[in-house]
Amino acid sequence: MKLFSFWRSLATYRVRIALNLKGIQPDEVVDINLMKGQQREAGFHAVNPMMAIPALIDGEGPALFESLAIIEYLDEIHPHPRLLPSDPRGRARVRGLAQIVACDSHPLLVPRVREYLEHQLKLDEPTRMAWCRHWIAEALAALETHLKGSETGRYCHGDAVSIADICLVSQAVGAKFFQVDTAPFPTVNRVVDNCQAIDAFARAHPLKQPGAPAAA
Ligand SMILES: N[C@@H](CCC(=O)N[C@@H](CS)C(=O)NCC(=O)O)C(=O)O
Repeated sequence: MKLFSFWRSLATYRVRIALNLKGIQPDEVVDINLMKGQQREAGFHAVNPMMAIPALIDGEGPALFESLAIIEYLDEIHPHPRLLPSDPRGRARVRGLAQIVACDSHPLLVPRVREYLEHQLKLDEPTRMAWCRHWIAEALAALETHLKGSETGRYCHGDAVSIADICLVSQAVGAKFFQVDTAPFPTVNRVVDNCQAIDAFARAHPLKQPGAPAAA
């Protein structure tokens, strides 16, 4: 198994958490340095035409792509522990929470979007930061409202870790990277703290990966 990764990538962080929870160690981790634009090099374009990480080659390939699709694949081939509830409503809720992060918020912050804001739309640094912080906080506000409900337990959905928790933690770490105050989101913070206490989450943290600085 080969994982295409970069320490700072929040989408790869999500896959790393899932791999750790499942006790899967990739045979090879290939660094795609997003700060050097290596995602746009021909070699990687052939792996993932979207020029984004993560990508995962399991066996013969071709590469799997999109963090949520990869995590669900891992959940299907290594069912323990299950990362989705057994009931359809529960699965829909968990997938919905996960998609608020992975589909509605995080895509607005990725390098290709920030570079477009800078080079094509000529937005200055404070304006670009305001953009990122706005979309992070919007998602956190929606997540906080959802998580205040009775279906939330120790984790996003009851007391079992799910794909929603994986995404929530990546959102919280992204908030920290972009200096978004999470104090208005106490339920989010409580669930994130519970997750971060789990070794599989802690080991996957971006700042614990090779090449990461001491602080971001
Ligand atoms: N929706 C994708 C997002 C993938 C993505 O955009 N990854 C970022 C890093 S977190 C990336 O590689 N971006 C490259 C770029 O924007 O140029 C997923 O969840 O896997």
